[in-house]
Parts: sequence; C-alpha cells; structure tokens
Amino acid sequence: LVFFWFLVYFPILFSPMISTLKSFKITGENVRELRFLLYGPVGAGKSSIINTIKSIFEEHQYINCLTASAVTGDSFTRKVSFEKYNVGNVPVTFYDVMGLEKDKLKGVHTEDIISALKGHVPNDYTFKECAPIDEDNRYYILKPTLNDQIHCLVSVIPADKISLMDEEVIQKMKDIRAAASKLGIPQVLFMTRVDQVCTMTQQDVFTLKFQNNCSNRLGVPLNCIFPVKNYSEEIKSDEKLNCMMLEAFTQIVHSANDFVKKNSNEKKRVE
Ligand SMILES: Nc1nc2c(ncn2[C@@H]2O[C@H](COP(=O)(O)OP(=O)(O)O)[C@@H](O)[C@H]2O)c(=O)[nH]1
Ligand SMILES: [Mg+2]
Repeated sequence: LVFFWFLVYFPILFSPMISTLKSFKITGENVRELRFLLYGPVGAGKSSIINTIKSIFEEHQYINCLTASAVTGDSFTRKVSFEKYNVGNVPVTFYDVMGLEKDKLKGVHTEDIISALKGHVPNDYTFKECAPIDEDNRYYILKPTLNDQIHCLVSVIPADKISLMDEEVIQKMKDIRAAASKLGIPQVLFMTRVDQVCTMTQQDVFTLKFQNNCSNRLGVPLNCIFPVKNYSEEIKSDEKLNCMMLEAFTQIVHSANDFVKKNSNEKKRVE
C-alpha cells in the first residue's frame, strides 16, 4: 500500500513544484540571482547536487560539473576556483568550492569561504592554497553589494560518513556556520547519499536516525536538514529522487529570497 501511495503521490507533487520554481521571481530589487554556496568535505556530493539540480531543470543528464570517482574519494574540484553554475532559467547561481580537508593547509581556507559569503570573492577567482584572499589582492571586491553576497549557505554531508567525519573538518564547518550566522545568512544542510544507508522506500523512517546524528555532530537544527539523493548511476529520470531534491531546493530558494527581501528593505530604510 505504501509503495502504491508513493507511485501516485510523487508524480502529482513533482510537476507543480517544478513549474513554481521555473516561474520564480526574486522579491528584492536589484538582485539578479540568488547565490548559494555549497561547502563540505571532499566527496560529500557537492558537485553531484549541482549536476542533479541541473538535470532536473534542463531535462537531460548533466555531467559537466565534474564529480570525483567513488573509488578514490578524492575531490575532482582540484582546480580550486570560485566557479558559478546556473540552473536553466531559474534566477539562481551555485558556487561549488573544493572540499574542506582536515589538514589546515589543504582544501579551501575557512577565511576564503567567509570572504566569499561576504561577497569579496569574484567569479572564477582561483583560491590559493598558500594564502587566503585579502584587501591587497587585486581581484578582491572591496565594497560588495547585496548582489555579490551569498544569500544562503548550504552545508553538504554524506549520510553514510557522518560518524567517520574528522573532528577538524567538523570544527571548520562550525566556524563557517558561525560566520554566516553573524552575517544573518540563512543556512541549511543537505544530507546526501541517503541511498547508501537505507532503501528509498524506507527512507522517511530510517534517515531520521542519520538526521539526528548529523544534527548532534554539527549543531544544525533538525528542521534544516534535508535528506537528498543525487544522480550517480541512474541514467533515467527518477521521480522520488527529483522530489526529494526539489523539496530541498525549494526551501533554499525561499530562504535566500527572504534574506534578499529583508536586506534590500533595510538598505531602503537607511537611504
Ligand atoms: N550513491 C550515491 N552516490 C553519490 C551521491 N551523491 C554523490 N555520490 C557519489 O559520491 C562521489 C563524490 O561526489 P562529488 O559530487 O564528486 O563530491 P564533492 O567532492 O563534494 O564534489 C561521486 O562518486 C558521486 O557519484 C548520492 O546521493 N548517492
Ligand atoms: Mg566536487
């Protein structure tokens, strides 16, 4: 019966969700696109999230945002640049940065991610492993506008590796979240690879355990954690997968839009 319910329910839900997003307009004036920053450990599925969302909206399998091979588990995003990805005609932009690594000198610097949140980092900037960007850098955006800022921070954690995550990486993530909180930037967490911890039909019951675990380790409220599954081996479009991702995507679009609305109103009051 439950399986039957899924079959009926999901296709019905899926189409209004996608059409609402396709016709979505930003509320804040002068903001061209909502900007999301994806961050998390290497192999968490950041690049795959972008590929999955693009595949849903552009209606073909999108594989240009290179993902790492599951075997090496190493980040393919080695050319650590601040590259942007658009999603069909939806006014959103994703930034995918190289994974956080436990070694202080490896992966993107926490300071770089915080600078990106504030809007100091230009598109396509190549992060330097030796030093974070600062005012002396000629590419540094000195006076960022609301358009340059990140409007929602998306932490990405793989469900099957939460308990194996290094304490140093967790601390880096906490530092970044604390900086985002200070800036008033909304935050959510995408818990990827849920298919690796339970079958898709058991999903609702079983992922709760992992969501709880994630919430405890990272201090993220439970209602901000979205279980998702990315396209990895599937060739054909999968309704259940699309629905989970669209639910999470809809949430970040609303959060980012609220942030933009609030901040453009505040600017108006000051002027
Ligand atoms: N089974 C499964 N594999 C996934 C999922 N998300 C990502 N992967 C795989 O996990 C590996 C790392 O993903 P990737 O997107 O490169 O991680 P990144 O380093 O955070 O960009 C790749 O082999 C992906 O195919 C998922 O939801 N389910
Ligand atoms: Mg990647």
